[in-house]
Amino acid sequence: MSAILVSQEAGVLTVTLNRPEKLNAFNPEMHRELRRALERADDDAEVRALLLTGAGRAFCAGQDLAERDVSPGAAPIDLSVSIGSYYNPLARRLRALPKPIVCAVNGVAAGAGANIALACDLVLAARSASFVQSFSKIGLVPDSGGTYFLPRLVGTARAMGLALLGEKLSAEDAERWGLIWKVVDDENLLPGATTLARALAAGPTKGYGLLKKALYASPGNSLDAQLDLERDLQREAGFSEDYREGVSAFMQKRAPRFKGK
Ligand code: LHQ
Repeated sequence: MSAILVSQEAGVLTVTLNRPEKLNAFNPEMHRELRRALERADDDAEVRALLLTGAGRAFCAGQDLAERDVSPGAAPIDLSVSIGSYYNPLARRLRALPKPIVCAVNGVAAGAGANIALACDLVLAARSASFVQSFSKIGLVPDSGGTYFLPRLVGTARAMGLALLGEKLSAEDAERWGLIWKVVDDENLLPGATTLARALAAGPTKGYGLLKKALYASPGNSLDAQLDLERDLQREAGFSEDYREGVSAFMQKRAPRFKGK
């Protein structure tokens, strides 16, 4: 059985984490398959949006803790190896993908599983889902971008509470706190996320890629640098076919037909 399921329809590449009996915890196989799927999403011009979700009752429980022997007497494990080989490249790849990523959090998202969801562009969560920075419960530091995303999304006070206490945050609180885009009723999660991803896949893909770049560069930039970046990216967007189409469609009072170019 594959560690992920991949399907493509209407411009959307849907990737489902598929180790439901392990709450979709990451193992090396899942990381490798996910990397290939993200490369495909990047390379294939037919793919204009990505939808990430999980099979079964969880979204992802983070690293599969059963993969490592940490019993007394076992050799110490250098965790920076798996962070450097798998988790950091995954967070970077999600952020850098020049196409929109919708994450449908169908159940608990814990540890790296929570932070990989936060690396996506639009996070929808089922009402029964939750987010847990479980790292501190096992003596670790939030990884996969957690210490970057959390304070920026919810402020340092709430980020610190989540990281230190490792308690479950309900999907409704996550929405109220601004950690995610929206909560939806459980039965509407996948239909809603699919509709959203398809709408994005029919949009001006190039412009979306550029706006991701602008927004994600913002926290590290001064206003001056950000204004310069906006100018440069707008220049690029203005040369796109979709910009011409968008303006023509507006003037002609019709729906635009974007090609993603
Ligand atoms: C699991 C796991 C799991 C294995 C549930 N592994 N079996 C990066 C680099 C290198 C090293 C370390 O880490 C990282 C990044 C990380 O992600 S560190 C954080 C790792 N994840 C966690 O610490 C989360 C551990 N899991 C939990 O806290 C709970 O299971 C959650 C909150 C996810 C769900 O709670 P419940 O809904 O109450 O389910 P449960 O606890 O009963 O779990 C169900 C089963 O899944 C159970 O197995 P069993 O055989 O008893 O049915 C768990 O042992 C197993 N499971 N997470 N990460």
